[in-house]
Amino acid sequence: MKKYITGKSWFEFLLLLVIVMKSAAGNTSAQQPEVIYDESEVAPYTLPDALVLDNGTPVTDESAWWKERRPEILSLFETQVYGKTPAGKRDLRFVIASSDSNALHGKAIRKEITVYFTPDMEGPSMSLLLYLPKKQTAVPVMLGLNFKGNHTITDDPKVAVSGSWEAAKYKRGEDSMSWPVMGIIDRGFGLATVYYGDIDPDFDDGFRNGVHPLFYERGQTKPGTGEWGSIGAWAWGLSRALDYLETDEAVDPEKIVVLGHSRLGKAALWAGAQDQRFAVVVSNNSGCGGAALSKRIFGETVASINNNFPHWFCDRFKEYNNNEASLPVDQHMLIALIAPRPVYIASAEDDLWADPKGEFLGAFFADPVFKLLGTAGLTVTELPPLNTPVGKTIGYHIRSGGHAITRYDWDRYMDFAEMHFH
Ligand code: GTR
Repeated sequence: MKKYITGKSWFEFLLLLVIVMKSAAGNTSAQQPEVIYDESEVAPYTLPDALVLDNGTPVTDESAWWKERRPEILSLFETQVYGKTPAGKRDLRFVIASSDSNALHGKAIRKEITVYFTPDMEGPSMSLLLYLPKKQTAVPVMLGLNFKGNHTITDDPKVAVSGSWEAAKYKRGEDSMSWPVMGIIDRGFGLATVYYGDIDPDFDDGFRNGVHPLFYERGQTKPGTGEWGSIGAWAWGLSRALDYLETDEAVDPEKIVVLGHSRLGKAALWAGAQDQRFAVVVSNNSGCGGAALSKRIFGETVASINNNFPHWFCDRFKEYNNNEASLPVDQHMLIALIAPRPVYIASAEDDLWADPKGEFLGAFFADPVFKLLGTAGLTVTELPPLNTPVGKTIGYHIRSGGHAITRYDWDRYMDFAEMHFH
């Protein structure tokens, strides 16, 4: 005989459902602790010392840094955090897709360069948009990836719209507030940018699109547990942009500043750490997995970043979800890998998700390495007041306002680069 749910049992059934749903919700919050935004709730933590080898031996001279500790730290970031970037030089092809010596009201040269990653010019490619101040040689260049397509950084109607991923859905010039192109040219810098979706679209597709498949061994369908994720791929793309810039006669290849905002700031730091040709590295509000210390567990955590963006880091990084204490590195060591080259870390007051204080401490705990290598380093020991840039070889500021890259930020980065280039 069939059983029917009576009016009363319907009520009981619904009640039961509510209880089950509530307890499921309770469980979720038990697994995902509340986000910490209050300094008084930060539990004590221990950071690995950038100047002590894994076997406990202190690093006291430059040679031990270069020969032992630096390779050790680099390898930890490769195997535990971002994943290893495939080795080997690519046989790239650069095709000038467009060129205009009268761009930006006659002030600049604009070029679009298609960078093919294979000699047969099949498969993925990226379009590098380059503006250079006219009548200038040995131009220093600010290089960074953009979020929405090259056509969104400027109103310039001649910039092509990328066919990759989501670029076509964004309006021309819609991100121009983040890219003061004319201000950059007026200060004598060039600007180079690439749409990050050209290198690897930013969603978890099991690494079927983007550049990862170019490197698969026979039968391989996705990167191994210790191989690169999307941040690794974006960082690799920055180095390929630099490969082109080295060939451009107007550019000074020794004055390339690699910079990025947020997830692209994480990529800029990782690019600068791996590729020592970058002269200056800039991280704008890069937060968790960027300049901010993971072990503080303030704002975004390793578990939340891995759950929301499972494709950004290597698979092994997930072993540190809710387990930051066992990480053999923290992000100060990523900044240390850039030493003795200048690096600028910037935070924003209201950007608590990115942990401004944790970003400052990333710089602070990297400082001993910069000092060991004979530079002036950070020069301060406390978080500076708002809108007050500090530091020499490590620059830092915390700007008022929220998560963004603004004209104020760009001006500080160009001040910093000028100070080091002149
Ligand atoms: C957030 C992410 C951050 C940051 C940011 C961004 O959703 O949690 O780590 O990278 O995106 O890229 O704007």
